[in-house]
Amino acid sequence: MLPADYFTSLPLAERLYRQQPDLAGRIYSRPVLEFLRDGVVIFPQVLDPELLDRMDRDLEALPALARTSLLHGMIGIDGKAEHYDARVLRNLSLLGITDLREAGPGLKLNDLHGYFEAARSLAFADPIIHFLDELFGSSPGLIQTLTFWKSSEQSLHQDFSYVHHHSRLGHLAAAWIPLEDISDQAGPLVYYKGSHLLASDQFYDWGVGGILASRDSDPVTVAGYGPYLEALIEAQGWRPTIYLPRRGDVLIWHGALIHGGTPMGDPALTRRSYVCHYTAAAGHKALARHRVGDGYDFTEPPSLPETMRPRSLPSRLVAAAGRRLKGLMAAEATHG
Ligand SMILES: O=C(O)CCC(=O)C(=O)O
Repeated sequence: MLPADYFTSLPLAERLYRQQPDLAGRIYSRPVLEFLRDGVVIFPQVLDPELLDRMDRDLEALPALARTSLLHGMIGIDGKAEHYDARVLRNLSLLGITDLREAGPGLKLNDLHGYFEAARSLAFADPIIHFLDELFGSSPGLIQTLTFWKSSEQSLHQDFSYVHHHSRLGHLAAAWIPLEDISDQAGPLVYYKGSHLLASDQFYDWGVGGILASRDSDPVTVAGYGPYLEALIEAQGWRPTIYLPRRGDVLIWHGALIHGGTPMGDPALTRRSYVCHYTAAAGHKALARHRVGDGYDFTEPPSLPETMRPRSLPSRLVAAAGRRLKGLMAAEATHG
C-alpha cells in the first residue's frame, strides 16, 4: 500500500478534520476532536472496578491453569525472542518461567479475550466502543488483544505498518488499559502527540514506496525504521509524553501515532496492561464475526492441535483392543 491509498482509507472524521477543521469542529464530540488533533485521547476513571478485579483473578490463576489445562496452555505468546520461542503459554514452564512476574520485559499473551469473559468485556467496554463508533462512523471490530506483565520495551513504531488484517488501513486505533497504577520506573508507554498527522512524504519506505512491514522485509530496511522515526521526530520537534495512568483509566491512540515501551528503571516492577487493537467491523477481512455489546469480535473459538486433543473413550478402547490383538498375534507367531 502507498501513502495515497492510506489517505483514502482514513475515516471520514479524519479526512474532514484534515481538510475542513472548522466543519469537523461543529460535527464531532470533544474527545474525537482531541483525538484527531493529538492522535491520542485519555478517559480517566471510566472502567468498572469490579470488571478489573475479575480480570485480575483470571490473570492470577493463569499460570496454574496453563500447566493443568490443555486449552489454556495453548494461549499464544509474542514478544522478545526468548519468549516468542515458547510459542504458547504451556511451554513457558519448560523455559523455567512459572511466575510471569519473573519473565522479564517484552512478554505478551495473545488474545486472552478469546478465553476469558472479563478480558472480552474489558475490550468491549462502553467508553471505548462508543468513542470508536463515532470516530469510524460505524461499529468497531476488535482485531487482537495483548496482555503485558511488564514493559514491552518495544522500540518506537506506528501500528499501521504491522497491524493490517483489515481493508481500510486508516481505520485503526488501539486502547491502552492499565491493570494497575503505573510507575515511572516500570517502563511506561511513551508517545508523540501530533505524529499521526503524517504528510505523504513522511511515511517510512518499506520497499518500492510501500508503507507496510512484512515478515519478508529486508533486514537492512527493518533496521532503518527506528532511526528514521527518531530523525522525523527531531525534524518535526514532536515532544515525548510518558503515560502514567491509574487503574480505571483508558488511553486510545491512533494507528499512525509514534509510540513505544520505555526501558524498565526497576526490573522488579510489573506494568500489567491490556492493549486492544480495533478497526471498523465492516473493513475486517475475516468472514465470520459475532456481536459483543455494541462492537464485533472476529476471534474463532480457541482450538487445540490434533496431537494435544485428549482422545474420546471409544477411540481409546479401539486403540487398546488393537494393541492387545497385535500382542496376541505376536505371541502366537513366537509360539507357533
Ligand atoms: O505497551 C507498550 O509498551 C507498547 C504497546 C504497543 O506498542 C502496541 O501494542 O502496539
